[in-house]
Amino acid sequence: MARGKLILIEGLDRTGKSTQSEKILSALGDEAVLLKFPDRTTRIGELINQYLTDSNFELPAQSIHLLFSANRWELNSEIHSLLEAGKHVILDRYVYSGVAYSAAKEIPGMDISWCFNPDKGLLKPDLTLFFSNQDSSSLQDREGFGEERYEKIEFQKRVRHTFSNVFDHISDPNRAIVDVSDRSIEEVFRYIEPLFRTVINKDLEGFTYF
Ligand code: FDM
Ligand code: MG
Repeated sequence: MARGKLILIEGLDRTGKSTQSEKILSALGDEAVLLKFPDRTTRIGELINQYLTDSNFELPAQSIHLLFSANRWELNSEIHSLLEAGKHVILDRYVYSGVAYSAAKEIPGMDISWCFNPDKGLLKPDLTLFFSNQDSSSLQDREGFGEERYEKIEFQKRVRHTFSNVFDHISDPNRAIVDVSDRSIEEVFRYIEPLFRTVINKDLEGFTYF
């Protein structure tokens, strides 16, 4: 049986990642599963959720970084099994968010290379779509924005910049940028559908790893 494909939707906050991930899932039906990182339902995920939602719960930047990575590792073998069973796995955020949000804190010693290290060896997606918009100023208008720890305009601007450095650091020919500015949900989906369908129809053997 052909293995399933690993498709990653990455990007800045509020660019429609979750909406499009759901649309891909509906388009693929029961051939696919959708996983979201952080997965807040595990024990590690509960800690991450507490860190993101409770400003009184402090952790060193290094510790929370390693928890986000540990959260990916705890699902790695499940993702592997799903792919081997022929299921396509759609990920809503993964390694690139992990590196970009932590490195954007600009903590001495916690550079991109340091941040990437604990994720080395994780399954590498067959396709990564990076959702981007022109600027972060419209974020303020989005309902609910500002409730979680990283939802601050200044920080989001640094994350945007850091993502592009992360992409320079981690090479990947199977990565595409999707500019969602001024595009409706349907327009974005029409743009990405041929991209993920092409990857799904490929006959790939073996896996690649970060
Ligand atoms: N985030 C997400 C990280 O800082 N590191 C990670 O490894 C991942 C997967 O967590 F601000 C950040 C990105 C975002 C926050 O993500 C919660 P969602 O997608 O808004 O739940
Ligand atoms: Mg969020």
